Amino acid sequence: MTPKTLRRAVEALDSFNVETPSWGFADTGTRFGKFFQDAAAIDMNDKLADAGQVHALTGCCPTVAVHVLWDFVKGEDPAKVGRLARKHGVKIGAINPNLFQDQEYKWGSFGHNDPAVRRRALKHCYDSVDIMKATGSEYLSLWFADGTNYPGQNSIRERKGYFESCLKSLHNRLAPGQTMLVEYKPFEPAFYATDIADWGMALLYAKKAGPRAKVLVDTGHHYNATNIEQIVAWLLDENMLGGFHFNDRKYADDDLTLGSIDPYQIFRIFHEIHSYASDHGKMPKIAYMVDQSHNEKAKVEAMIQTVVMAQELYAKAAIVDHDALRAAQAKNNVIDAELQLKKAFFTDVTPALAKWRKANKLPADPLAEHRRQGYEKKAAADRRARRQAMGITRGGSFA
Ligand code: PSV
Ligand code: MN
Repeated sequence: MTPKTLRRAVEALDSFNVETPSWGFADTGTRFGKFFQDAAAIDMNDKLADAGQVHALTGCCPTVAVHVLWDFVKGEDPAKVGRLARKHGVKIGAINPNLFQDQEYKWGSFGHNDPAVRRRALKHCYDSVDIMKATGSEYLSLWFADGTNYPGQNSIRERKGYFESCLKSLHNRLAPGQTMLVEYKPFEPAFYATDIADWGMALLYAKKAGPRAKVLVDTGHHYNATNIEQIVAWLLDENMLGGFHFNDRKYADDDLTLGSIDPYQIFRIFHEIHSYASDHGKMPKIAYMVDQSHNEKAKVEAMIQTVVMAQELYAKAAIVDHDALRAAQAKNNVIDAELQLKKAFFTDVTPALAKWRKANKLPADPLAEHRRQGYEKKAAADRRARRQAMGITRGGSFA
């Protein structure tokens, strides 16, 4: 790296944070099966301890996204969870209402044709806004499993109308400093017509809801050929990009660790963001979050690997020479323009990461340090014993 690119990369890392998901530390997996890990978090204290470990080692994960039904005890003061988070050196980040688990939502939540179910879904979201107040969270992160599985099942336009009206009511409930993020997903669990299937639908819904609504891009929620960075560039230009759910995928919502399949794609997404910042003189406010559930990799290790990869790709994208890129573009010099991106992508930014970690008194290699500390082993022993004491048995064997 040159002194100039080194400085730029280190500066970029200074303001780059990634939020970890509480659900990424617990027993989760595919819908076909879960392979249990002794070190998997049992309760909220474990999840926050794991998130605290990731932050302590990487220095860039100060907040944790939570799912209301999975992480809060009904009737208990949500501020308690906020205090627990602080005990582990982190804060509660995005609040995710859960509108897909209860039996009432068999035919949808905001898109349900029964107004009583829509009211129930809204009430849960209003309660989630109250949780935001108690935990000091800035983001309400919305994902809906709503949709239909068969042609003719429901009126597509009617469901759209229900969504518009519910999202607007919810938006009106938000306080000035609060933002709601609207996430989209092409399919699963609905396979015929998902109510928020792509970024265009999410954008329209968010725009109609009001100024405090933005779009959330989950990198796994796209068809294989989709140009995600183009979506990112459009949303940035419309001032409608609110946040990301990071993960990688080969087919669909695979929840693979970020950059495991296509690191260049994540680099290109970051490039669009740095390029926007260079044109506008300031970085847009974006909530970077991880959304991964690990079935095979050790959970805390996978999270560290993800965060370190995100930092590396963000630093690489920060060193693209925008002047040289613009000059090549002006001449329609396709090869030189592309090479500017490739040059940054293939630059070894290890010196910048090392310098930033040293300046922040962090381990040079967070994953190696995590292993050296034996965190996973200790967590496994502790959690195995607690499971035994609580009589928790896991597994689906007939044996
Ligand atoms: C749905 O696939 C999703 O991406 C949403 O963001 C959920 O909140 C998350 O995964 C966890 O189920
Ligand atoms: Mn997601």
